[in-house]
Amino acid sequence: MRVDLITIFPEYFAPLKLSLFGKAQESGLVEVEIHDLRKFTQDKHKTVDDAPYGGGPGMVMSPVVWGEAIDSVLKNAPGKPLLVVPTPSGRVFNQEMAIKLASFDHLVFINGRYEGIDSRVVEHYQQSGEFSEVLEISIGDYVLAGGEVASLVILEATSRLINGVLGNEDSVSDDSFAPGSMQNLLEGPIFTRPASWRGLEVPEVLSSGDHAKIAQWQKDEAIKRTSKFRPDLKA
Ligand code: 6GU
Repeated sequence: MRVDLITIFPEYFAPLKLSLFGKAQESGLVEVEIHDLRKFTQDKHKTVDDAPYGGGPGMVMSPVVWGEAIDSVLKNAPGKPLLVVPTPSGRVFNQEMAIKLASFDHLVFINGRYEGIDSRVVEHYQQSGEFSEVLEISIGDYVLAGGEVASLVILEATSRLINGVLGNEDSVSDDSFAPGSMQNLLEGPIFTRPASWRGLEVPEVLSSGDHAKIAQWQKDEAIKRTSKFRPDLKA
């Protein structure tokens, strides 16, 4: 998979060099390019924003600058990428969307700051046909200062689903939220040695060797945890 990220803060993406995603880049499974939006400005002050039409607080990012930056990424794209637009006004990200994103060969993330990007940018690339799809994605009901952290979240959830990135392919199908695993239940508690730690014991059933009984216990615990924290998930 190829990933292009456009941002005014390229340093925000330093964590992509680490851990699974770093290894996926070294092994060639993922190829990442980070583009500095300010390189596509025309003026001496490298301006990327302007006052909002209609008034109100804050600044809006210029469609002119974004258009130049996105066209430049498209110029080097072999096919039709997916355009990801992180925004608190988008569709809320979930595991199903991560699975969909992982099926694309090329993702382009445009990271807005301030009050956001002029809405004609999304409209234009929805109409131009240069992207296979344009997805406006929120990572939850709270407001971040910009799209960069959201892009990292979306990328981490997506890249670990690419074959070969995770290492242990079993852990994907066992995930909380993974379709067809524990059907929308949160994962229950997990333990390792020692059997006794600070007066807390590992539940005896887990050392019983009775695999059916263990599976039933794990499912019961998952149901308990789901009712407590995510009653909305109860099927
Ligand atoms: Cl994707 N961006 C910003 N700025 N805030 C958010 C968000 C995205 N998702 C939730 N809050």
